[in-house]
Amino acid sequence: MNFRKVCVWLCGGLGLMQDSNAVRAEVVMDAVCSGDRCYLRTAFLPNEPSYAVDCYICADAGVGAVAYVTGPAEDLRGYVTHFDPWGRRLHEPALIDQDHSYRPYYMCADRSGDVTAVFWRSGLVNAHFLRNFDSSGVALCNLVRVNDISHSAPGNWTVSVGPQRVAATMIRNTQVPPKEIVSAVYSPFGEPLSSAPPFDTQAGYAVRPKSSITVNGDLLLAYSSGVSDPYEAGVFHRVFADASGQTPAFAEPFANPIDVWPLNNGLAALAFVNLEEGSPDFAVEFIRILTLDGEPVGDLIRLASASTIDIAGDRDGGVAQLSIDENAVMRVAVYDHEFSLVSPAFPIQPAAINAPNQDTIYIAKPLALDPNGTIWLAWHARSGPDANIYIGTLQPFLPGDMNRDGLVNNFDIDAFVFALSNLPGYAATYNIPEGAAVIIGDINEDGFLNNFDIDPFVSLLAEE
Ligand SMILES: [Ca+2]
Ligand SMILES: [Ca+2]
Repeated sequence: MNFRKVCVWLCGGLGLMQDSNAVRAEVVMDAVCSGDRCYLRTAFLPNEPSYAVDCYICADAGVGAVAYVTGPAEDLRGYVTHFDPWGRRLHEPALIDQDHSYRPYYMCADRSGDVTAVFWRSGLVNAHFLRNFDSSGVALCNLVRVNDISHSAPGNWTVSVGPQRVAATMIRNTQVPPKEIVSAVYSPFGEPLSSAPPFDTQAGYAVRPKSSITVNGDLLLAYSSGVSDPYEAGVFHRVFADASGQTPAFAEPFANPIDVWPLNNGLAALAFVNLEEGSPDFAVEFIRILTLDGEPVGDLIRLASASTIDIAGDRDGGVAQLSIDENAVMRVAVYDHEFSLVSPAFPIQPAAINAPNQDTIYIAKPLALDPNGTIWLAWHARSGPDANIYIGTLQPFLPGDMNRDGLVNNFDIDAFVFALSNLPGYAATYNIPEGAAVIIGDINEDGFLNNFDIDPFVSLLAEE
């Protein structure tokens, strides 16, 4: 069987997941293969139909967290919900502002381990608030009022969660200089750990901070900054490894950051767009590898696709890139820890439910990558009656890997026989939906898992 071809087959389950902890939503599964990689694709609707103002998705430890603002304009509310990759909701949506005192508005979120942090600007007062939750939707702290701020546009603040730390960062673009970056670091329980002194950008304008926390707790930060007039194209960005913000270390002239993240080999990765006028690589997107002192390492890595909508890297070095091609088709590309393309940019439309397209993905953070390889996508319709939030996951799998250990070998034989003889029992044992079991075990790609898959399965084992 040739898995190198790009293939799509539809045989998964479409149904209502009705068990007590499950989200009451349609869950659609199918599979997509590209290059050597096959993915189980799941799409589901995480909330009741409603108008969504903003939405952030983040993922770690096998769980995706969705933070969103929804409701009628006069009564917007912010929620956090956690899901498994099959669309099963782990708890009822948790209100971010339980007392509805400050009304979450635009927000951002991040997740590491079992901690999900949500950072938002209040719709009622000029202040920013932080609240952390566990995967059960239990708030780990009360509202933390991080900063009163006179001016801050959506996208001018970011939150990052790392080992025992949550960092909230804002850019203060006040009318009067200095234009400062303010970072405050808290424990997951909301206790202040350190309040970095404001970091002067030494520029007239700064936008789009992106941050991550390294394994040893340092804060990585990238942002764009206008060197003279706010509306001129001169931008640079910096990464600093010290939570005090005292060590601006790196500047890439005429660039605009997409995201920054730490790597587990002690380096940092910075994705950016080249905005140098007249450059042959104008508008081309790259990754720059840096030491935490800001020294460039190696050559620039050119991203496989242009027009990045979002990029997500994990500590193990995996990278997923969501982009849109010249035909307005959404694509996902996957890179390994050496930034080699392991899965050519494959189309994700039509997705199983209400396909995301140019008009539908416009939320603040539509892409997340769990270090276990699961790619999370979030989107919602722009307007009208279908303004729901949708969630999609792409889970890497190997056809024939029946015991789900990432390998296809003789240890899969017993599980294959189990699935053939008792599909519900197999699915329950491996904690996957029956439809997913069928996709993994349907070696001859006819849409069914049955005796006709035995010979192809044996052939697959013989190839290994
Ligand atoms: Ca296996
Ligand atoms: Ca089959």
